[in-house]
Amino acid sequence: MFRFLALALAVFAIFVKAQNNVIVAGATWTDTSGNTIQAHGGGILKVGSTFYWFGEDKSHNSALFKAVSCYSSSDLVTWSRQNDALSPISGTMISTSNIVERPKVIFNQKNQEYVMWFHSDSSNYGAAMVGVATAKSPCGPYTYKSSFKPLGADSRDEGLFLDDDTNAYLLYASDNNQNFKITRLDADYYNVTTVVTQMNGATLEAPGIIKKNGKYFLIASHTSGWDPNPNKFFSSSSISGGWTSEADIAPSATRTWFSQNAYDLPLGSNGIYMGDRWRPSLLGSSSYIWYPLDFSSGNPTIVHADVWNVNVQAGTYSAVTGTSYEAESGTLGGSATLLSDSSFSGGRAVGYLGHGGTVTINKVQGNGGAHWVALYYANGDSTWRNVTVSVNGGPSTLVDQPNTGGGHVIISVPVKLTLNNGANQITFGSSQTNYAADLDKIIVF
Ligand SMILES: [Ca+2]
Repeated sequence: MFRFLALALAVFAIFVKAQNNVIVAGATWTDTSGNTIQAHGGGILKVGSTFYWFGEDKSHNSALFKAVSCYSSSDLVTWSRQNDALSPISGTMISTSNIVERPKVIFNQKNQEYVMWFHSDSSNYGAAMVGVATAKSPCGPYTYKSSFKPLGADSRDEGLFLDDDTNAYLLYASDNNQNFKITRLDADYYNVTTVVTQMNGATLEAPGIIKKNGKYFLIASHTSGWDPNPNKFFSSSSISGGWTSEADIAPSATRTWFSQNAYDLPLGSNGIYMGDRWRPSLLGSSSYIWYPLDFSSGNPTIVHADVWNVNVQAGTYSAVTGTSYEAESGTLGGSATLLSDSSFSGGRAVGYLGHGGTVTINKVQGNGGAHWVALYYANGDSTWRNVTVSVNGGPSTLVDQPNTGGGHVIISVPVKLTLNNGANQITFGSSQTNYAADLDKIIVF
């Protein structure tokens, strides 16, 4: 009996792993303790076969410093929270009334030491400094050294890049966020030495560099506060200049699928774009937008995969294939109205959902278990909407629908639904008084 139970548990564990071993951008990601992952504006450090994810703990829904968290994983999907890497110290630039953002960690071979750099600021972002902290183990805890203005100039959004030759660089928005700079660090990685690249008037922030075949690819957003904008890439055969002019990494209208770059991780011959979907009104529920970064053309392009697998050993990714159902093929109820535009899949979407309007998509095939379902929608407001989702007349799940930047701009948000084996009916917009976004289609995975 015990043996049978052990075997059953093992099989169940494998099943659960198979169900969960996917990356779903925009979903609520939890750690191995079941808590929401708090690692915003983050960065990745690889030590041996272990990945460490450092980021901002925003669980208090405030921009002020709470902690730099540290998570570990062997597969980039299952994350265990470790001790906090950096904690507030009263009376310093890293007190609970200061800003500590975008922590990045690299390893210094010479000193056998981990070095963390972060955006260090006052609560009104007027100080515009970098902070440095060090530790002898990946998660630390780190010992805070100091905060300063690199070469006397502003530094706000920043990233680090460690080159193959052990030269390391600070990437940062400088001079009141107008000029973007790349500056070499000293041999200890404690300070900066010389500016190697300066892009005047570039207004870039949220930078990361990924190197492919000896070529440097700088990925960064422009400046629009917490709101998303079309993130760009620049390439150069030298980190000291000769950068190409900016180009998109995703369709510009989607504003990088409502995200801002945080870190860019190499993956075999490709990479992973790791971004944040900021929600300033509820910062701790800001979500993570990770997508494959395809380099097959020679330049980086985000692969808009709602659900995907990563194999870190092989250095590969694969997008999971789903089944599409057009909203306009569903049954409209109440004030729901068909909308026509060439930007919609099938040329049509369903509008005026919620506030009495519903659409029911019929004959949605399920397997009797949990499915990820991506809702493709447009929300032309300046604020978020939401929509109720009900399966086979059951209780409703509320799904947030961030503004898409235009009434004809489509992005997707995920929801996990349990579907019966065989045909299901999924109803959108019932029992809500507010208007939901216009629904274009759903993809069931
Ligand atoms: Ca459609």
